[in-house]
Amino acid sequence: MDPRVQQFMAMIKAKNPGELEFHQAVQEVSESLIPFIEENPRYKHAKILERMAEPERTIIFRVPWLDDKGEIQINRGFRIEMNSAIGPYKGGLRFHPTVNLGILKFLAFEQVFKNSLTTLPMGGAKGGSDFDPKGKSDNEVMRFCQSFMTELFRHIGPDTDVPAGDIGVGGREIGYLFGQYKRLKNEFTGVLTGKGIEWGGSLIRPEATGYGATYFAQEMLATRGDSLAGKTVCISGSGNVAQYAAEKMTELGATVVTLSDSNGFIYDPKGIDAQKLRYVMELKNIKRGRIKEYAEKFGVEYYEGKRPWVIKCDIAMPNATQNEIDGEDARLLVKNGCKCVTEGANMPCTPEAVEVFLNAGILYGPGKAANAGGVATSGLEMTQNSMRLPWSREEVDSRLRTIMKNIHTTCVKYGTRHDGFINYVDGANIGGFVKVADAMIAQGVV
Ligand code: NDP
Ligand code: 2IT
Repeated sequence: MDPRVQQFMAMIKAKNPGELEFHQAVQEVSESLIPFIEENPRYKHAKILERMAEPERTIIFRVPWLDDKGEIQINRGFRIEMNSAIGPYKGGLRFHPTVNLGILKFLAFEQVFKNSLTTLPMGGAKGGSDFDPKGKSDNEVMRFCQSFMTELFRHIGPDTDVPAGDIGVGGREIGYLFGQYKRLKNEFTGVLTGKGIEWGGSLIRPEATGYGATYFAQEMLATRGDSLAGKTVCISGSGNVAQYAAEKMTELGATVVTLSDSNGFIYDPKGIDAQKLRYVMELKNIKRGRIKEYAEKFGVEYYEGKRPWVIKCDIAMPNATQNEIDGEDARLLVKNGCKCVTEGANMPCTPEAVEVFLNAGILYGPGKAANAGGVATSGLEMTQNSMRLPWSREEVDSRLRTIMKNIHTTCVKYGTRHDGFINYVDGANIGGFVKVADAMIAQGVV
């Protein structure tokens, strides 16, 4: 490791003990940025990277609620307001039993770079709770969301901090959170994104992350004169990002052969077409069932406790969670002919997996670039809320396409090596950094 990175990471680890995912995210970024900062000493003197690795504000709070049996449950709520140099804090809320401070700090840190890449004026944040929505009734989810917002509301606002969804937080949860915020503040504002279309939401926001990650893959393939047509795609996850990635991939001529959840994956060699995908959406979004039921319904294989990366594919699209592709998975993917990895999830590849992809010279689109379409469309939702005017599907989708294209161009600008290889990791990290860093310098020591 570069000794300058080693020294920086020693400081980060000492200051943030035990926060392994945060260390991982900061290390990956500092490996791109420290050499760049050495060449641009104004960033070094202003200690920009050191400041960016320290949240502007961390909020941790108790979330008590009553379950259906009348028993008191206590969860922990968080909001990490990481950086507001280029706009109000912006980023999702995750409800999952694994949520802790280190995971949310990694997500908030990544969000700062991602939001900068979108070209829209949004700072970075992340929040959530160790609450597990699985197996809870709608009423329990509602009571939890109301209690969560009863504390969070004082810290957020349409010009201060605008949360949205992430794992375990979809349209249902955003609805309950918004309802409680509105009651507490007596204000109807764009304080959350991912809202329902009847109450201030944007068309295409539910689709945006999966669509955007597919558009990003299209852009990457085009640099090699290639396209999605006829490609076999392995997708992990079966939630919001996975569903709409599968939809757009199929629409653009690829065949999606896997989907997964935390119990296992299904392999459908004929492809998960539009009709089968409708079944998945109903299964996951309404019945809240397990992906295993797909295998029973359509008579395909189900692999309990396994991840999809053992299946031969041209494109891998991890759309579930962090560190879901390790070095061994990556080696197998490359050996099986995978040419492109586009990350719908945040940090789904371990550092070893990323190294395997870069050494193999395949197209590797890191999450902060490839999955930025979700938050970008949240930005478009904020714009429509401010104007009090909704845009059509076509208008939002066309803006999303342009934004993904521009993010790709930024990655090419900052990530092209002397031999012509595009390192999208460096491209996204440096491209996302510059705007935030220049804004921080302009705003003084804050
Ligand atoms: P959802 O909650 O809709 O779906 C999550 C999916 O991933 C489910 O299939 C879930 O399975 C699976 N999953 C979650 N945790 C694990 C785990 N620990 N191990 C295995 N599988 C797991 O979330 P999203 O689709 O919104 O989010 C997926 C990823 O995309 C996350 O990394 C998120 O940060 C990222 N992302 C989301 C954006 C958005 O707009 N929603 C924007 C940008 C990135 P199960 O049901 O069994 O838990
Ligand atoms: O990781 C992400 O970018 C998101 N979960 C979306 C955040 C947002 O504010 O739309």
